[in-house]
Amino acid sequence: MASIEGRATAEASPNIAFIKYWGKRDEKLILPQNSSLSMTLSSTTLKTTTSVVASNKINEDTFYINGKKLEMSDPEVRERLKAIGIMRELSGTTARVLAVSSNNFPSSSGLASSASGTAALVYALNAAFGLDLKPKELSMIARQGSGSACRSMMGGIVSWRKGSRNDGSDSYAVQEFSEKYWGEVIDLIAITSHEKKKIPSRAGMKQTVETNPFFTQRKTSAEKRLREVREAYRQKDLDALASLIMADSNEMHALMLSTVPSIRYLDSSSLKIMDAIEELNASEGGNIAGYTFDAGPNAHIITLKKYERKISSMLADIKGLEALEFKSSAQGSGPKLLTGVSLINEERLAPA
Ligand code: 2P0
Repeated sequence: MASIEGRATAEASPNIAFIKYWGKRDEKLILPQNSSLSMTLSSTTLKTTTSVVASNKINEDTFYINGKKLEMSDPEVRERLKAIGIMRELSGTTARVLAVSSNNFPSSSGLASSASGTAALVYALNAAFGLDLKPKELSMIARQGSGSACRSMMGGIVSWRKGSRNDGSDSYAVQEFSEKYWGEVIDLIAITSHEKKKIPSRAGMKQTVETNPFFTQRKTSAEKRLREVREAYRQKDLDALASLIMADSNEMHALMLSTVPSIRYLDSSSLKIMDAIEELNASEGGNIAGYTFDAGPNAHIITLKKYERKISSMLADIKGLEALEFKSSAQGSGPKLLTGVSLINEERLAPA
């Protein structure tokens, strides 16, 4: 087999789902039960930067994240880093990989995302292995490390088509709208807690699919709502968009609640934020913002840039929410390669 010596550094951002992915039909290939749709966040606010070296001089795959070496013998780590093996095979080489990764947000912020990490890794490996794969193909590789990561492979508004084939060849991400189409849309993140989530998403999804009596209904409602979100976005109809986003978040969290045993990610601050956003929308005579929550209590408030101040000061004035931390993110443009930058100390081939 050919030997290789490739280097690259890439950055990628997390995404926030408007239509949620919660449940797999294939756990190995990571194929979802329903299609989902998200907005890729801006690297100015949240990003993972990953440098990789692919070389036959390296003895074993090694991955450092925020200065910590991952334990490759851990089956979960190996699952998450599946992309390395997939891309090595595609390259037709036996090169091993050294990867060094860092987030521009603290991992204790509750925003740590396997999506940005996996997307940055896959994007960097594509260059280091000289593969030249297109975003659609990269999204299918990223998907196998972490489902939501496939949606971080493109900028703007991105859907993950669930596909129907057993081999996953029709389950990939598609850019629905460029980040420029409706650039005023932002994600105002209100951080309510720094605690690590109680139930990992992967286990929570499995529990939901296996025990939830309402799951069959979710599969059809998510597809229908996705089409409605796409149409609301196309028309730049904030009132309809916000309403659909809240409905989908609530449907997913209701599903979690009715799983056996019950899964709950929202906390009392999350509920206060939901009340406050609904009251604000009512007082405006139409929705100007929609909340959405992932597998955690932090609120993502989808709104327009011009409403950001009004919303953050309104929330900070609420009793019990004075300590909220805010992060505001515009839409991102997707992963990119960085030239002349590396997190790896090239001379020693060790993390810098
Ligand atoms: C989403 N979440 O659509 C949903 C909403 C959390 C709540 O995708 O098992 O890390 O690696 O495929 O992608 C989080 O789950 O799970 C997630 P795996 P992932 O964004």
